[in-house]
Amino acid sequence: MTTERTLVLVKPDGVQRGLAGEIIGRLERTGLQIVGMKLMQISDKLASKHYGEHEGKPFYAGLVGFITSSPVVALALEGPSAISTTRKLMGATNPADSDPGTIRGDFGVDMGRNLIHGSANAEDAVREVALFFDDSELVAYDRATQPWIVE
Ligand code: DAT
Ligand code: MG
Repeated sequence: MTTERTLVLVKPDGVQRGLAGEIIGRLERTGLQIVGMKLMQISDKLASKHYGEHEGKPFYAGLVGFITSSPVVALALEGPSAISTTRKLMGATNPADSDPGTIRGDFGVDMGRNLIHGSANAEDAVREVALFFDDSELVAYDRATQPWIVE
């Protein structure tokens, strides 16, 4: 278990449907620590950087159109195995394949409206956190509960 940071986006469908609190709550309750959080409108430029790996794919235009269509909540979460823990709670990319109990499985039915982004691996996480947050927006702080969360 190594301490990691990961980038989470509550996508426009999650914010529009009033599910931001529910989604953030599920992540927060694991014990992962919120070290950055903001409501923001993603620009075309930021979207193309964030989704650069998908450029040229048939769903790319729809993906960028969707993520820029309305505000998102961006979070930087920190903790042991933050990347894989977040991905597990998210569920499979296609909500139709996501298990019950996961965010996508419980709240989604369509691949193009899958509610949440989470960094896929350590390299992406470092890049994506830096893409969405300035250093000054990432807050280091102690939690009194920390010894009850991590041994
Ligand atoms: P994930 O969001 O689980 O990391 P990804 O990085 O492969 O998945 O893709 C990014 C987003 O693009 C995904 O959340 C939904 C969309 N997407 C991926 N594959 C798709 C496909 N085959 N058809 C339509 N949309 C797709
Ligand atoms: Mg991905």
